[in-house]
Order: sequence, then structure tokens, then C-alpha cells
Amino acid sequence: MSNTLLAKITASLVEGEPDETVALTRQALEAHLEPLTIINDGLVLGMNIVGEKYQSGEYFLPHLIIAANGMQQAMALLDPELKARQQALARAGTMVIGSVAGDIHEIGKTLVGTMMSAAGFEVHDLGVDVPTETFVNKVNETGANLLGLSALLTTTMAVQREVIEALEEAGIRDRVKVIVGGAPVSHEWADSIGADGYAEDAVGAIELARRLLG
Ligand code: B1M
Repeated sequence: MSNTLLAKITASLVEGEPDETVALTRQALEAHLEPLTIINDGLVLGMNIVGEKYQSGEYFLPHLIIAANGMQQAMALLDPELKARQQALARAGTMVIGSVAGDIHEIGKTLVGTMMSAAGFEVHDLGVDVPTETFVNKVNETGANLLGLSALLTTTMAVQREVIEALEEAGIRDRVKVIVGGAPVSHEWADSIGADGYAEDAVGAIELARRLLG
């Protein structure tokens, strides 16, 4: 019974039925399944399949967005249950993410943050047009080991470099892996500004983060 329910949760994410994901997650809680089991053996499996289908070209961006929404809504149900049980997710890492100063494009950045969260990272999304010092302060405050900088404009790409320089000035550059992304950004750009890596999309960001953090 529980295996069927978990398989249905996985399938609902893959099939892009967020309402169904939420209803099934509620049902699983009512059936006394452990929140961590629901996450690891239901939701995460679904997100992994969606990611694979996206990479193989079978799925497109809307599929990712819908699945990420389903996962987010289900997590909103599960979070209080996890807290009540004082269970902590085995976090893959702590990430601070935002669109750099001067850049108000938020869709891609939010998608990356949501997918990273779905992949088990604790994500602090600072939003858009984030002042450089706010990134530095948040990395300090949270002890994050990953910083994601999104830029969609050729003019704001340069701010990614400024943030890295500010981390160096604050003496915390070696504590945090910096990944950069956004439509005009490239591997070459990432290398030239001293970032630790570049990801083309949200699924790539998860893979990169896992690789960088070992
Ligand atoms: Co803007 N805009 N925009 N815009 N806009 C672009 C980026 C542009 C390419 C359109 C064009 O001219 N063809 C162009 C940039 C040209 C350039 O500099 N190279 C442009 C421009 C010029 C502008 C304005 C200057 C327009 C104006 O006012 N004259 C202005 C600037 C505002 C500012 O930021 N200061 C502006 C404004 C806006 C809107 C507010 C209207 C709106 C944003 C609304 C919002 O986000 N709430 C907007 C939009 C929607 C776009 C386009 C059409 C779509 C962007 C988007 O959301 N894509 C865009 C054209 C385009 O990209 N085709 C454009 C969907 C999203 C899922 O993809 O954001 O690329 P994307 O994210 C991807 C990857 O890039 C990557 O993963 C994501 C998921 O796959 N990724 C990361 C992103 N961040 C990452 C971080 C990572 C890793 C991967 O690690 C940390």
C-alpha cells in the first residue's frame, strides 16, 4: 500500500500533476508514512526522472517548472511534520542564490533555487537585484558552502565578478564554491572571473554543485 502511494507520488511529479502530488502527499501523511520516506522514496525520485527527461530532450522547461512547483507545494506540507519530528533532511549543502545587482530577471534563478532545494540543498533565495554586500553577508550568516549568482544581461554579468572580488576582500572566498549562470554566461566567462563553475540550466546546476561539493 505504502509503496503504491510512493510510486503514485513519483508518477504525479513525472506526469506534471502538482495538485495530485499534494493530495497524495497528504494521503501518505494520513497513512502515517514518515515525511523523510515520502521525500526520498517519492518526491526526489520523481524530480530525478523529470531531470533525466529534460536532459534527454524529452521534456522542456514547462515540465521542469510544473514539477518543481509540485515538489515545493508538497514540501510545504512536509516541512512542519519534519520539524515536529525534529528530523532534519540530510542536507547536500547550503546554498545562497540570487540575481545580481541591477538584474531583475527572476524566473531562471528561482527555478534553479527550487530545483536545488528539491535536490536536498538548504536554499536561501535572496531574490533579484541583490546588492553585492548582501550576498557576502548572507554567506557569512548562513555558513553556506555554495553561492549561486544569476545574470541575464551582458551588463550585469560583470557584477558576478564583483561579488567574487567582494568575497575575497571579506576573506571568505575559499569557504564557498561560486557557481554562475544565466543566458549570456558561459564556461569561458566563469573561468575568466574565477568562479568555481558554470551551469547552463537548473539540472546542470545540481550536477555541478554535487561535483563541486563532492
Ligand atoms: Co529581459 N532581457 N530585460 N526581461 N528578458 C532578456 C534577458 C533579453 C535576452 C531579451 C532580448 O533582448 N532578446 C535581453 C538581454 C540582452 C543582453 O543583455 N544580452 C533583455 C533585456 C535587454 C531586458 C531589459 C534591459 C529590457 C528593457 O527594459 N529595455 C530589462 C532589464 C531589466 C533588468 O534586469 N534591469 C528587461 C526586463 C525584463 C522583464 C522584467 C520584462 C522580464 C523579466 C520578468 C521576471 O523575471 N519576473 C524579462 C524577460 C522575461 C526576459 C526574457 C524574455 C526571458 C527570460 C526568462 O525568464 N527566461 C529574456 C529573453 C530570453 O532569455 N530568451 C530577456 C526563462 C528562464 C527559465 O530562463 O532566465 O535563461 P533563464 O534561466 C535559465 C538559464 O539561464 C539558467 O537556468 C535557467 C533554467 O534553465 N540559469 C542559471 C539562470 N540563472 C542561473 C544561475 C545558475 C545556473 C543556471 O547558477 C547560479
